Amino acid sequence: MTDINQLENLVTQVRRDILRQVHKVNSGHPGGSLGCAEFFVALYNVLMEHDTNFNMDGKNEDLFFLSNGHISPVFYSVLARSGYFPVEELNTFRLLNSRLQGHPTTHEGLPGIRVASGSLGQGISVAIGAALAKKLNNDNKIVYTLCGDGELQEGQNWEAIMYAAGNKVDNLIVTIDYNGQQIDGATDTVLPLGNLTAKFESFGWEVLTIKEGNNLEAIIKYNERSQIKNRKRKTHLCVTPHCDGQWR
Ligand SMILES: Cc1ncc(C[n+]2csc(CCOP(=O)(O)OP(=O)(O)O)c2C)c(N)n1
Repeated sequence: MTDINQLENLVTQVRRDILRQVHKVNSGHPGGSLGCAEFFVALYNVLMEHDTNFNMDGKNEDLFFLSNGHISPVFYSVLARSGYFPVEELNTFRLLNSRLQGHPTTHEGLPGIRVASGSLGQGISVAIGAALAKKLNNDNKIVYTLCGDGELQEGQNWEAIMYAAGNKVDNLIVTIDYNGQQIDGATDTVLPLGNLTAKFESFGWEVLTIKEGNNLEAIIKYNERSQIKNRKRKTHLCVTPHCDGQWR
């Protein structure tokens, strides 16, 4: 699906899904979910080459790992609307014995989920493992991951960021949901992130900034796969920020 109007309509539908899921059980994280609706719609409808006939190994397809697992409502909505599982199952969000737990897990067997997340800080490490596996298997597809900005306060991220640069993991795109907020307040108040671009670059990453993170066309433009394929430098990509200041 590449028609921009259809995609915009899908974003609206995804936002409806998010509100319905969270409101029904009066539980969940609507903020980050709503803010990332355009990113997920672009990812699953334009950017990634993926197979909705889910296979855990994910060979010869692009993979996505959600690091900030608390924004599961947007992930579940887009997976369902892409055909991974029935849309009606969104009604079971956060219920006992549901496959749609508050934070995604693998043992419920929900198609589209390849790793449990929710304990913040682990997604980049997981994505690096998958990206390295793709290289070993001569699989030239791309691995995507999304992290929260507050999540970057977890130390494991910086070990992973350093590892990726040192090991030339160049088939990986990390996107940061740079919304300036986390549960306890503004990231600038809780623990300032400083100049994220300079930090990633000093670790050897290449940084692309999407100034309008809630603009579908901007997200698509900055994430186009050709941007990786055409690169001459062996480097790593961080696309940040993706959600612009509207949540600040
Ligand atoms: C290791 C860990 N510590 C704390 C939490 C609790 N927690 C859930 S969401 C969240 C806020 C994270 O902020 P950010 O990544 O910016 O996400 P946003 O609030 O913007 O969606 C926190 C602290 C957690 N899930 N995991």
